[in-house]
Amino acid sequence: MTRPIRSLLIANRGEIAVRIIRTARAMGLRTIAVYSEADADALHVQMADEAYPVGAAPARDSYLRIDTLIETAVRAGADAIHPGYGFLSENEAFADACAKAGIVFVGPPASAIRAMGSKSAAKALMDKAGVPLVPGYHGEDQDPDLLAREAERIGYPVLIKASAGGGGKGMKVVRAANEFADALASAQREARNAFGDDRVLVEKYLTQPRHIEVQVFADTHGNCVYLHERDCSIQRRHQKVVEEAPAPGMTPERRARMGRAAVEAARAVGYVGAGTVEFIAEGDGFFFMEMNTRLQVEHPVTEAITGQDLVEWQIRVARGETLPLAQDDIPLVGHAFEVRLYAEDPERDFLPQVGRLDHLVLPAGLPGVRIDSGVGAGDQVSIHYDPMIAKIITSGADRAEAAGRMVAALAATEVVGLPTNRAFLQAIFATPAFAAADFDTGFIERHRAELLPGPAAPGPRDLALAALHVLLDEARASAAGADPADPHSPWGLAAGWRMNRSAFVDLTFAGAGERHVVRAHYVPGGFRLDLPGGTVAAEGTLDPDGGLTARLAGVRLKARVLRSGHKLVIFAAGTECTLDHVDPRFASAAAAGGAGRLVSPMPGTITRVAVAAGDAVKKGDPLVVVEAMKMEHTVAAPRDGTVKSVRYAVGDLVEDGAELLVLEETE
Ligand code: MV4
Repeated sequence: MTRPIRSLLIANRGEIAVRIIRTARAMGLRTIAVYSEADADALHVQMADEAYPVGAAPARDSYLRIDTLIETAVRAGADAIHPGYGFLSENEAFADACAKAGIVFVGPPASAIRAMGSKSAAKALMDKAGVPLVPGYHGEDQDPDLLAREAERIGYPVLIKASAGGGGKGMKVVRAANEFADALASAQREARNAFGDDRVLVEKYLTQPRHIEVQVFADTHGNCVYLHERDCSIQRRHQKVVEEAPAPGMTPERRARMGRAAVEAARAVGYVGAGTVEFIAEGDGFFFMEMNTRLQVEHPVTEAITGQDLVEWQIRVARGETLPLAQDDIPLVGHAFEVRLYAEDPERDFLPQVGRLDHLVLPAGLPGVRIDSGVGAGDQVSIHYDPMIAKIITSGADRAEAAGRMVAALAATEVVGLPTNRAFLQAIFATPAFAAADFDTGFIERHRAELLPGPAAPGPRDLALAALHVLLDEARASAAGADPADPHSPWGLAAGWRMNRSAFVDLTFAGAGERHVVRAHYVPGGFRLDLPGGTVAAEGTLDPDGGLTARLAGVRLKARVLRSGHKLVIFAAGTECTLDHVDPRFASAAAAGGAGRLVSPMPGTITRVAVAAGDAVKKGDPLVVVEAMKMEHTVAAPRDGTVKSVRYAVGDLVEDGAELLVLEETE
């Protein structure tokens, strides 16, 4: 029996919505997006054939509104709804509501979601189905003395977990019998607070496990297969950071045993569609943890090694088709990694960051690199949702090749405006233990010092590039202000040479708590820079997008320098360095209340430029109008003066703090 699915509503946002739209479109489906007030201009909305508003920015008022989503699907004539992951993807009420409205839910039956929802009930079910479990107790009887006796029988150390839990909430390690009673009381308290249910289970505590999960797929005809495994051991506070497939060290025999166990787990709950069976593995053993009844964030690594499109499989299964491949025909070729690029500050305990992505370059187009992202430059990372910027997926013939490609991809990633975990991800790939696949779920904690080295002092190359950028930018600005009647005037030359100009200039930069002065000598065709390590010849050319082709002491390199107000972000050879340009002219002018540079008060669009270079202006005259979020802001002359240069034209986008024009004080 097949059901036609010609249109699909995607009840999600961000990169997964974008990813689902791509496949649905390739399959010829009409794609219907939904969006909250915060996402009116989001990428998934732009990409879909149609997009419907579903409420306010908080997810509970939009992406979690079952009634609104079903109404929207009916109104749009959607045959099916794909929930993506997160939000309503594992909500049985949503699956039921779809069925009631006659809409296909692209996911498992509500009964399978329910069966796997309670961790202890799921374990009991798995035990019956012969799926291996960590030695432990997951019975109904919660008598503290009985639990203590069970702990003794299992053997210390043991782990107490919330029965209703998952994700590590309410977990307590107990090392010896005399700690058991206190740990139990504490675990029960946490479980009650987190889940409204204080029941617990007790397990043998594995001290150095790996997290290995198996991708399974079932159709409505009784077929069920596994698409091999992923290793997701590199986690932080139960948040996955790096995932890979296949799991390092996996033998074909063990893969087949784990795969068969995962298929048994899925069959035991009447599973249909894409699911993931999570195991923890230590030594020769592997033990069922839980089953995620949805497509997972890290599914792209499985797609990379199998060459399959899992969203296409989901839609085929939802239509009632049989699985595209039989078990023995599922390829396993090469190796793949995924990292999650987050707007977060590793230096401040990975605090999520919100704000505008002023500049974003993701390494699309490199060989073996896939980017899944739902945002672009200029977008806001909102407090309302997960601050993931992108998933970077690399693949190669073997683990080393895939890792090398990830190193290159991370080096080519540029984010300005928000701190990210990019350097932290680079540090993981630079760790010898990671390269040797010598890790378990404690990897990040154990290597904390190596992975979080703190802000590094800028090196001579960073200072040289910063200085070169400032000097070339200045030359460009004065060239732009050159007399149009005399375009060949030497005043317009974009090089360093100036008539009547002092032979050198001192540029001051601040970074990592220190000040550095670079003395730049003007020489024909470029500069000589006095840097901490010595003097180097420097020359270069600057593109409008910040691209800087430099030659430093004869070495040619491509860098990018982005300026936001006084801040310079320098990307070169895979490193990133932020410096403050301390401009003494500006500082003294501002202090004296004199003329100075006029900056945009917010990111926005230039809607009016009232003056041109050379114009005399009076204090209070409107100079430039910037618009953002339907608000206009007029930048007015702070005093009488002459406009020296105007940096932007109507229609240009400007960043917060961007220098709009330079005003010279009237003598
Ligand atoms: C364990 C364990 C060691 N022994 N169970 C953490 C979340 C939950 N889903 C299962 N978890 C663990 N269960 C026993 N008997 C260690 C963990 C664990 C972990 C598991 C997978 C991935 C990362 C982890 C990080 C810390 C602890």
